[in-house]
Amino acid sequence: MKNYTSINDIDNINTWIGEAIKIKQNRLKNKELGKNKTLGLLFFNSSLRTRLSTQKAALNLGMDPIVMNVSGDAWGIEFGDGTIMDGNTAEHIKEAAAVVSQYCDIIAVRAFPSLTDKKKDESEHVLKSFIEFASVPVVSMESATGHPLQGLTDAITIFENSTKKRPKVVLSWAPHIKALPHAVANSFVQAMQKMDVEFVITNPEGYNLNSKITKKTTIYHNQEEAFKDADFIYTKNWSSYDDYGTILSTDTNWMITREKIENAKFMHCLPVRRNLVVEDAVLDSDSSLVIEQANNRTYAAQLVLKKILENN
Ligand code: AN0
Ligand code: CP
Repeated sequence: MKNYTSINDIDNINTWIGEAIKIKQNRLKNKELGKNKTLGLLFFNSSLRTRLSTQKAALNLGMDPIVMNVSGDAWGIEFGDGTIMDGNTAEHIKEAAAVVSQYCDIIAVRAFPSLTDKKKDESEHVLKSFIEFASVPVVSMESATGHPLQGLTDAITIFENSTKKRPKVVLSWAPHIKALPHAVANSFVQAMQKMDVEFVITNPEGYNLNSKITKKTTIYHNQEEAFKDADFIYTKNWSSYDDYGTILSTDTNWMITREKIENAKFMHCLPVRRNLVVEDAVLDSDSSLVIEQANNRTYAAQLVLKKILENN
């Protein structure tokens, strides 16, 4: 594996989960592997977990992480091919990615979608440009259409907390006041499709995710029906995909409550808005796995970085 930009880069998810759990049990075992290697973390958007856990993963491997908030602190980057750069952008991705490659052995990038231009977002032009013009491996820290470090983390967390051979996992949309990306939900769907779980999605009408990603996964528009006998309820808001980037509903009936989840474990990638997406009584209960998910971000990132260091 050279780059890690999608759940599709995982050849065997069960093997990967096993490897990640081994890393978690002995996190400093490969402390020499990344010695004298640098990980560059480039953020076009905000982050708490990804920024810290990916650095922590690099440190556990003996790597030196360097971080930059690209949109705030760097020169405005031009991605267009052949553009006359007489506007706001000051340097081209061709130079920027090549320059960062002089300082870093792996480049990790976070670049959210516009949610206004579906075609451009789906082309993944930011991530793809880094892959094209960098001379070192590239890792996605959430791009327009996927958050594969999160999806891998979620697969690890479900495996660790499962008491059944084939648990029922439900992905539920929940209300939000802002138009949010599809990336986390997409990667979660792709990860669950690779695992031996009974997986269903529930969302209001008009909120179906890209059918090229959901494929044959059952989608319920009735949340109660979907939640029946659930072992894991993974919650996330996303904006409409069909009516791209719009908020069609903020129906509070879709909020996750203590009563609704019954005996299921609650999962969310975080950050989460309390009492809008999910009520306090769920997050403050033993049913919530959100902190353990955040913990597992380190081991998912460490596994990905380890594989890249070993193969390049
Ligand atoms: C982002 C999203 O929904 O993609 C990041 C989640 C990890 N969330 C927000 O913008 C609130
Ligand atoms: N879950 C996640 O990616 O969180 P951050 O946006 O804080 O990195």
